[in-house]
Amino acid sequence: MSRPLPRIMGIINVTPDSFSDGGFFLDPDVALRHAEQLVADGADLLDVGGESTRPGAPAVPVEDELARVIPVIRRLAARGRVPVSIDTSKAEVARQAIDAGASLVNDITALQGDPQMAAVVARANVPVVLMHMRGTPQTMQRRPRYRDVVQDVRAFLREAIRRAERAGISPGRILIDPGLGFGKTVEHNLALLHHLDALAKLGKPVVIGPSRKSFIGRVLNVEVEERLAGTLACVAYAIQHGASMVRVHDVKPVKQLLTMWDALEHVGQARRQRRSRRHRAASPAGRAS
Ligand code: HH2
Repeated sequence: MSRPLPRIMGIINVTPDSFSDGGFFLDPDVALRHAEQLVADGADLLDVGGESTRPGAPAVPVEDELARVIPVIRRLAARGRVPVSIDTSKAEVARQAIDAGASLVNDITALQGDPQMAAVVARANVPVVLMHMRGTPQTMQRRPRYRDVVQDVRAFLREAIRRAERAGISPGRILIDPGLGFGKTVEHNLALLHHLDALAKLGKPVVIGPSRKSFIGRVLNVEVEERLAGTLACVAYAIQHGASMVRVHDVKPVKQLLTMWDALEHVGQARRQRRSRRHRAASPAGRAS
């Protein structure tokens, strides 16, 4: 049996300071045009965020975050082309985003950033992405250390799943994410991608967000605008090792990558089926029937 094609979560940063596209989509009309393009390019859902989480980014007051994301979410949801996700760790932003039509919460703090967040998600009965992060965006890149990064992130996510389920969030509505770039060195990020299967074994869909991140820049020695090939390599590797959803800026090339990957998977599957039919027909039991 082949796996379902991984989903593409297109990124809409309604922020002045995101690390790769800060200030591009702060105007709601521009954000909406960009969203239309991402849907045309193949996005399965759109992740709208109003607060940058790049290392050292300043915290954004709740009113400012609401003013950025709610008008965009309301108009996107009214168009109803694809589901909309809200990228926030504030319960009030999540609550108002859901009222405006968002149908998934992407929380980089795995419900730990705001004590009300779990209740908001549970009450609305929407899916939630629980992401691993060490510290906060302000502190996370200060010498991140782990005993064993894969085991430590796995244990964190297992506990986050337990917490979410205890808070009344339906087990079928939980997704997990190792949080590439969030309190990790280059080696930590590479190890997490290499051992992604260990996270997939937790039994929840795995989301992965490598898009344009600095560990790619460090491996390839390239600036942010030259990280597409590195991002595509990470996406290909991740889906081969169990990722169910990829969060990316460059939807069109990722859609092409997934379509090609799917074609290759199907050829392999069809050949295996033909071989096992031939094998059955050639065996004594097969000939007798
Ligand atoms: N990465 C970013 C933001 N949100 N959410 C999940 N689940 N996984 C991620 O890896 C992830 C995330 C950072 O990327 P971006 O939104 O492009 O940058 P910024 O936070 O500067 O807006």
